[in-house]
Amino acid sequence: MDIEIQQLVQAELQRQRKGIELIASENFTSLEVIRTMGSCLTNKYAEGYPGRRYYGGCEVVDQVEQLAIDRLCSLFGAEYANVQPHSGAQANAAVFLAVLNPGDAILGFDLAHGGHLSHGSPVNYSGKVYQAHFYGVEEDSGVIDMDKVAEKARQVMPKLIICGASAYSRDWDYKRFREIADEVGALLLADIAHPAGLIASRYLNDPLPYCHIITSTTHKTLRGPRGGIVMMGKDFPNPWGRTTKKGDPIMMSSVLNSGVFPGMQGGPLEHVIAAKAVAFREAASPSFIDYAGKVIRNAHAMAEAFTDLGYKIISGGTSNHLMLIDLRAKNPDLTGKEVENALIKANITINKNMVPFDSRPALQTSGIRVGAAAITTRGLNENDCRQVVQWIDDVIRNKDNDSILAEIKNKVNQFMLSFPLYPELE
Ligand code: DSN
Repeated sequence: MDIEIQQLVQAELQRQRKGIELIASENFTSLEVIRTMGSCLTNKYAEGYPGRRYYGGCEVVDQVEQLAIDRLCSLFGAEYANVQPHSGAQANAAVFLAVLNPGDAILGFDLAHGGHLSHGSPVNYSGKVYQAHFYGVEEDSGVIDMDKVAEKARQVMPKLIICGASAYSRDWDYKRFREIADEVGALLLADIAHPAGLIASRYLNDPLPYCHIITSTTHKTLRGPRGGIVMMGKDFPNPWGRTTKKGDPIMMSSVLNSGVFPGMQGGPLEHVIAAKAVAFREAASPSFIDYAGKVIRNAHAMAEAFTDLGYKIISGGTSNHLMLIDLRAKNPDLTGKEVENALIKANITINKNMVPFDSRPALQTSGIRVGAAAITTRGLNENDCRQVVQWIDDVIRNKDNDSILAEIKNKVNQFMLSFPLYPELE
């Protein structure tokens, strides 16, 4: 046994058990997902797709991958799915590679307003290879103004419009985005990494009827292993008139599959794909639908509690699992960085986050992002969530008093004992 690594794995398990996890992009998978990832499937090379591999001995992993594809299609009502992307960023990169040429214009949600690095940020490949343009939220409402998105699209004539975010607490008007995409001749991509589990459970708008392509991660609200996916509600012939040698139109499913492999990746991680299949089955269960409803109610309870304590939630509240809090309304001198650091001392984990029109840089920030997906998996209810918000406020008010922070930490640790995490791993 590798004692050094096992001790660190145990230390991380203890950290996860005793703390309050509020990072909006994290969750706790089932033990079955974890065990499936730790299986012998990790040994198998399987470049290609089920039935069309570049290696022998793929008869078992072919069945694993096909099951994952079928379960994902059934979960979202999709006609096409690719379960190979190693991450959400790689799923996006594969789609960009498949449908764009270097230098093409793209239009995404501004990272500084809650968007994602891989949607055209200048520090990411997507902003270096493509000509990136952005829409954002309104300063007064904190909400996207769709007329302004349309105006921007007409100005920059993007080849691809991207909707989806990392820190936006409102639902998306996919129908209107599609009208705008059609008007300017763009393809429409929805990156649903954050709300995927809430969309699968039908609590939020469904992008599949409107967006040409959908990407996601599998480990946030969807509660699976770390990884990415690509889907289409309906397959369609490529819009550039490309044909096969026989003269048939090449379908987008082929274009996207080629974007993932061999375009962006080599061998797929079949152990992770198997764990994705487990998670897709779980996400189709009544208990997951119940879970997703609780996530939304818990997030709502937290947003209300923060507001009652004088904090400003961007857009005035939340319709999903997360909220972005502008700390300046409470105290103009507070930074996200110092709040994140003080909360860590009380074993409460959030992340500092820029707020729209932030006056501070990304490593300081004036905001924090808080999500309810992981604590809901632990079993916290709305009352518990209000208590959590009270502790966050206690920490912020006493951020420089280490003995009070230690007292709060003890209360947090005691409290979390009531919500066992992986008791089988004792
Ligand atoms: N970094 C992830 C998040 O925290 O939202 C998105 O990839």
